[in-house]
Amino acid sequence: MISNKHVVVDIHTHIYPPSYIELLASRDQVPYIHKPTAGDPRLIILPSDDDQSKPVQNRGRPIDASYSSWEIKRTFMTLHGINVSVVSLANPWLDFLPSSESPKWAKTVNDDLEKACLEFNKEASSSICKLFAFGTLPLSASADDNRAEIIRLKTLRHLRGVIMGTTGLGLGLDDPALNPIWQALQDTETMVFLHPHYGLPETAFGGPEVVAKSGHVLPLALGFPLETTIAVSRMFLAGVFDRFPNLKMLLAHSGGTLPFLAGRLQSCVEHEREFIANGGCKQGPKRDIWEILKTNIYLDAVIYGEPGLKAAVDAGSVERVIFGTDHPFFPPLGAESDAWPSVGTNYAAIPGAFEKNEDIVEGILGGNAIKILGLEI
Ligand code: 5CU
Repeated sequence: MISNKHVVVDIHTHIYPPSYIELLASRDQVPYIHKPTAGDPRLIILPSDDDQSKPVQNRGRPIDASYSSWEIKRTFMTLHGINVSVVSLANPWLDFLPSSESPKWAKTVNDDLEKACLEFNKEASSSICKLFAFGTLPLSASADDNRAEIIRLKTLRHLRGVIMGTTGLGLGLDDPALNPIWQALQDTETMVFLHPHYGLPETAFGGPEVVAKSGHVLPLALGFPLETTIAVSRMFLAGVFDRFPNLKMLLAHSGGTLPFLAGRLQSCVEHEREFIANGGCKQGPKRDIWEILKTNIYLDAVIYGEPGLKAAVDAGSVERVIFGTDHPFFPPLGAESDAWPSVGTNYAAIPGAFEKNEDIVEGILGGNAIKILGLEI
């Protein structure tokens, strides 16, 4: 067990509640779970997972109880010195459901999360091991259905925001049809945890054969962060942050590459002749990306290295970056009971990058999350 002198909050930690596992297991199209007669079921969720050249029992990757068990979440937290976890449904959320089904599933999953937090926290010991959650939205349904669920989530004691993918209603996060949903999220001061799932088309990496040679490396290491970067850049260019200046967004994986590319993005805007501000006739973004990074955007610290973490803090601010693990993804490939190297790398980057500043370390590890999300511990 890792012992910490600070309160540690894990803001990026997922679960597939049992009801959702059953939903995936009832399907045979991506996303789905294949249950073979012997051995672990297979999780086939990423676009690149469903490799038709392989038998279905070899597609995707094995999925065990760590994806759905609350007791395993508690063991993981204890092993890694985590006091509080803000859990979220893992990708691809409810994106694939028809509009007739997503409101019912959003309610089921969100109620499951609230109930699990209540039960889990009853057993919290003096060493504090508490749960809160980000809920999910029925994005394939109407704006009214989404607004209703956003408002209902405020009545669930342990819910602290919503997790969302980058496709929105299917056309991306710059789709004007999302305006009523952004409005509801802003009005209710609901944090949006923006998380990738779809990556980039395989052609961006040289085609399916190139991708297949290195399994999940290209889609996860590059596809995920670029997907997030593109989604937020499109929101910025479409003026979403101008129309909703109080929208709060927590970006997964330290914002993809946004902290690193923000200067280039802003400079391109300032040199775009088509924009009204530069003599053209199209409306460009009114607020600049640096201001948005410091007022609307929060970043997790799931970046596995000091340069990325420093970029997140430099682009945003020390009060807006928050520790995370990505559990149950990136498990050790060896012995089960050892501390996870992926978690150790994220932990080590924090004192590594901000060695001399205890306040910064304390904030990123937990203090920032406690303030930003109003976590009672
Ligand atoms: O390893 C993966 O596929 C993933 C994933 O799907 N979602 C996530 O949050 N992290 C890693």
